Amino acid sequence: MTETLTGAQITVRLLERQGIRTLAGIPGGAILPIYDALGQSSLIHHVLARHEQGAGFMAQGMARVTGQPAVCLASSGPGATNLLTAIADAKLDSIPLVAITGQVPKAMIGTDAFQEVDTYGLSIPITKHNFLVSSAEELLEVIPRAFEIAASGRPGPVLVDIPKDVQMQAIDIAEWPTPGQRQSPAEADGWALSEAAGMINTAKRPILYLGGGVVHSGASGLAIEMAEKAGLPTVMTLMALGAMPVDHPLSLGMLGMHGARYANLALDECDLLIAVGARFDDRATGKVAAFCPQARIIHIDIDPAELDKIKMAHVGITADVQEALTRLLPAVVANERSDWCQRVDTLKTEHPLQMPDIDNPRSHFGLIHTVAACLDDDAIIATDVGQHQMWVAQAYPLRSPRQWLTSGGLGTMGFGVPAAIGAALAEPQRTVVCFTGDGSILMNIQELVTADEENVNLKIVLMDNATLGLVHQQQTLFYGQRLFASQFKASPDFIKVAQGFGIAAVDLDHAANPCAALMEAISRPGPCLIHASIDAEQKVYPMVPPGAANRDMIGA
Ligand SMILES: Cc1ncc(C[n+]2csc(CCOP(=O)(O)OP(=O)(O)O)c2C)c(N)n1
Repeated sequence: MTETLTGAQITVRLLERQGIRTLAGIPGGAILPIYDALGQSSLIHHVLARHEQGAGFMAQGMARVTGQPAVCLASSGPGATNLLTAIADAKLDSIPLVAITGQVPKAMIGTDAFQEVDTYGLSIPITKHNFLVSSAEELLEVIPRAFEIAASGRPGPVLVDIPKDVQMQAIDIAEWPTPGQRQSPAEADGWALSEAAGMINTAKRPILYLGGGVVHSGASGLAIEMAEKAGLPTVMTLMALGAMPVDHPLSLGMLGMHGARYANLALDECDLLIAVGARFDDRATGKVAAFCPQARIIHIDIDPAELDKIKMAHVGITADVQEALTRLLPAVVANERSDWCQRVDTLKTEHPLQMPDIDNPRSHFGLIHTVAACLDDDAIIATDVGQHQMWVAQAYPLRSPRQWLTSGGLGTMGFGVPAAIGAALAEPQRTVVCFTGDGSILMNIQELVTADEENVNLKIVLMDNATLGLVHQQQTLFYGQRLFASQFKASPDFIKVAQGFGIAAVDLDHAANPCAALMEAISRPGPCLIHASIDAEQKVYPMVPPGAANRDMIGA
């Protein structure tokens, strides 16, 4: 049956057909036709963010926990520019996002019309792909294709810019396109896989190095299976945390700048590095020339551009990690590799990750530890960016993939709260905890009212050191203790701020029994802010100084 629909109605129908049930955004003149059509949808729940960056991170939160592309909406001009940080963040962490923006009518493009910016041009370097749609017919091809591109291969953000006249153009539709789906990648090269298996089978001191790609491809179970079969001590990047439970006997936790010293020292001794869905990021490798100096390298990644980009691989395999590991597993010989595993255990004993004062809930590690004790493995853990992020990465017992939401590549302060709201919207039956800092939370504080409006099950743990802690740390250690612009002279009363936004709030500083107060706050449904003061002199240790080799970590 032929229907006559406008571009806006077509867009909404295509989103419904993609299975989108929740999206976040803010309306404005240039996207009002789409909002008008969205208001008629009985399937899609629209979350009204209070800043477009918040909407972008909410969509990211949904995409990070589900693995499916999520959608954010913004109007032209300032609406679109406000989205850009969240889009760039998604690009660096390979998160599938479809950002839809309104644009001024086609005839006005290039005239400096009201709220006109070149969204297409601005987004080129920070998207996987982008579209400026020129007709309502084109939407039938572009929207499914945007989802397909966002989800296929290495996931990433796609922007669709739709001029207002295209949204209002009515056309006849006889047939709907199939929703855009993730396309299966090309198969891994069999010869390279057997070379890799041979290298693993003959290695004496191999290490498995897992990156975010393992989580994205749903291959965490396979990675653990391979580690167990071949006796592979395993390190994870910040993005891969949760892929292998941190308390698994083969886990060395996080590598790199703030990883455990034993993890970096083991990498220094390894003779084979099996990099899977990882990109040799500088926070992971430290000084690249000194990274795994004795090792041959197998590198498996879905994005061929990552192979040999930072480190030359002896065997490079372009493949979906899940497919590659599935085929590699039977060719890998079972081997406990007890000598090497014992050596790694010795490194663990000799260079443990120090977590001072962990039994004191008023200390930074103690607070994280106590929060973890209030939760089970079903909890979703988000962070903002700073010292608190690294302490949580070091100390929280992450045990499952997609449990951990953090801005790794871009390191965007302000990520935490809206991403956690998105996660809570996508998985309403789970508890979401966002660890944040007093600097970061202010960068998207307005979304507290969205959390209230949506009544999400979100607990925000604010680790308040009255400083931009990570900056303070760098100035203390590397800039002759010249503290400048890193200490706040005025701080808001966060309890009143949260209450003003309609959120319950607890101040652990004044709790007679902080453990009981935490448990109470975490188990109460709905959003809550938990405030705790943290000593500003605390450092994230150990640490690889900028430009240094990972073996030359400083601090505890
Ligand atoms: C948007 C943005 N601006 C600036 C920075 C640089 N930066 C990194 S960490 C940090 C301080 C974070 O302070 P806070 O959120 O209070 O966390 P803390 O380090 O104190 O735990 C800054 C300014 C950043 N990462 N993101």
